[in-house]
Amino acid sequence: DQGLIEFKIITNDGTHESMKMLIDLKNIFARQLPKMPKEYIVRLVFDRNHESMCIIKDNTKVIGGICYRKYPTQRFAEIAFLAITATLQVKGYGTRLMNKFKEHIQKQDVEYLLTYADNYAIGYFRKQGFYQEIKMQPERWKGFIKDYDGGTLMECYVHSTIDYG
Ligand code: 1VU
Repeated sequence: DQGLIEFKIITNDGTHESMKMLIDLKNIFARQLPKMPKEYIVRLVFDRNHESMCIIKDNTKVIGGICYRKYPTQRFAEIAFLAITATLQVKGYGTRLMNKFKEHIQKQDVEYLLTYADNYAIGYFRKQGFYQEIKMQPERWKGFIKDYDGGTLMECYVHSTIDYG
């Protein structure tokens, strides 16, 4: 039983409620992605080009999320950070989050997801339909997202008609 779980898209819209949730999510990322510089996490989570999908348990508690950026002209989105709070990992929340995220992003006319996966997260991303083979033409995404060494670039095709929910 996973209790009451909700998924919310949060942006830095200046409201107190969004700010609180983004701070909680930033803290989960900082703890779960220790190799990422903290200032970099803060910058992207609060950047106005980025959005986050948070998992909220029992109405109040942020237990994880995805921070991403859409490139509407290129019809892809980059996942910058993804994490579930330590005590709740490997209980299926990460899978539910990715399914909700695909369901959401599908409606935004996004065709591909890209991410630089940490080596120990490659197994998780494979199970979510991500591949190391990049099908998008380089001119569509190169130069849009920052090169990042220490991660493995992975891609996921988002079908326009599959029900990911
Ligand atoms: O479905 P199955 O039971 O066969 O498999 C599960 C689970 O066993 C597997 N899995 C993994 N496999 C290999 N290596 C892993 N590190 C790993 N973690 C999970 O994947 C299937 C789904 O599991 P789940 O839905 O229970 O997954 P979680 O709720 O634990 O969420 C997965 C993440 C990776 C988000 C979570 O474990 C986490 O927060 N880990 C620490 C932070 C992290 O590694 N984040 C991703 C780094 S890459 C990045 O941020 C750039 C995008």
